[in-house]
Amino acid sequence: DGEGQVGLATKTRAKPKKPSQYKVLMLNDDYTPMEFVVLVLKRFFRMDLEEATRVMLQVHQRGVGVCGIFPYEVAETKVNQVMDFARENQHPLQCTLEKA
Ligand code: TYC
Repeated sequence: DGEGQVGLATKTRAKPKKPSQYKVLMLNDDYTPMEFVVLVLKRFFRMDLEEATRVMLQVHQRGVGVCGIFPYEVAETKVNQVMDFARENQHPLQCTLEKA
């Protein structure tokens, strides 16, 4: 009979896993101008002025804020883009990844 086969098939079938998602977090600091953070959020996270201002103020007040949630490679690229752009402009702005 086929019972054993059914059990085996169930055990060995590849589960369709969702790709892991990562949060891109922006960290507060005392030196980066608010306008620069808003520019970063608009440029790299496609936010409009209102949303970028809201997220920037949340980071400023609470110390950390979520810029977006992306597949790992996209999130990593965003972090690198933000860190490079901040460094080029000599701001200490920090951005990091966290599993969603
Ligand atoms: N705290 C900064 C200031 O007062 C502004 C700021 C906001 C910096 C968000 C970083 O991720 C940040 N100029």
